[in-house]
Amino acid sequence: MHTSIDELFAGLWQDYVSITPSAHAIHHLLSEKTGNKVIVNDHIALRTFNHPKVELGVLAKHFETLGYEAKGEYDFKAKKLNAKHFEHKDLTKPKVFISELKVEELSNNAQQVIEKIVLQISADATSTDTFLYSGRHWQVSSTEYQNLLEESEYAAWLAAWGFRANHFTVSVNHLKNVRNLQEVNQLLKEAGYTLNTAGGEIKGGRDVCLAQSSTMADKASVDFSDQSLDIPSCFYEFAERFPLANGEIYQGFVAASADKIFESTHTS
Ligand code: OOG
Ligand code: NI
Repeated sequence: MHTSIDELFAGLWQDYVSITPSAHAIHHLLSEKTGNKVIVNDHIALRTFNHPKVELGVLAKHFETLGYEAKGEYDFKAKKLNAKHFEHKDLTKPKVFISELKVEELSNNAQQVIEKIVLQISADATSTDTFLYSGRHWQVSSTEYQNLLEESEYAAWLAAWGFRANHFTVSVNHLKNVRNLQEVNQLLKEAGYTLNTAGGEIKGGRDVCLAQSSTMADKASVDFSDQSLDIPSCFYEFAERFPLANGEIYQGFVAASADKIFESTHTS
């Protein structure tokens, strides 16, 4: 169990960079190029199945224990996902975006694979917050992975990687010596990183009070039950927030942009 929010995020970060070396490198690059000693996180995102054992609420409970509250709700019909975001009163703590796959909307074959996966998670596995970055609790074959991939990239990613932050997000607002998200993107492209261009390099903007960009996920090796494969792991996101009419900085998410951010784990 973690006694503090910072400890929990430190655990999530360690696990995340272990399979996302580009995030670690970009973190250093931004510090070096902009002179920011501390990089503030806007949010992280977690993925799960809507099965009662591991549904969104089961993950959320660990953040609620630490003082987080549910705020926005989002629906992604085509991707068969629900999502919620959580905020802490202390807005320097990262927001948390949790999505869940509506398993009953997939084919019978996919449902069976997911049922088999969830059955292998022990009943007490979710009780401590280290569960949030405990990875995979099951065996899955590369064929099962490929079959899921044809139907739902999200299902396949989750089957391969399990529970962990699928991205951290740099708060561009908190970056000193950087004017806007375009400048961050420029730095990244000059350094040779590939950005997710689905829906444009920058998703959203001042009009929706949130502009976002992200790298395409790194590739890392996964040991399936029959063989190892290099597949997309996690990505890094960059967010710039703008004030609402009342002058307060918008803290929510934008479903149309999120829909494209999910695709950062696609094979480019
Ligand atoms: C979450 C994608 C949505 C955002 O900032 O809009 C998101 C995911 O890929 O799991 O993080
Ligand atoms: Ni995000």
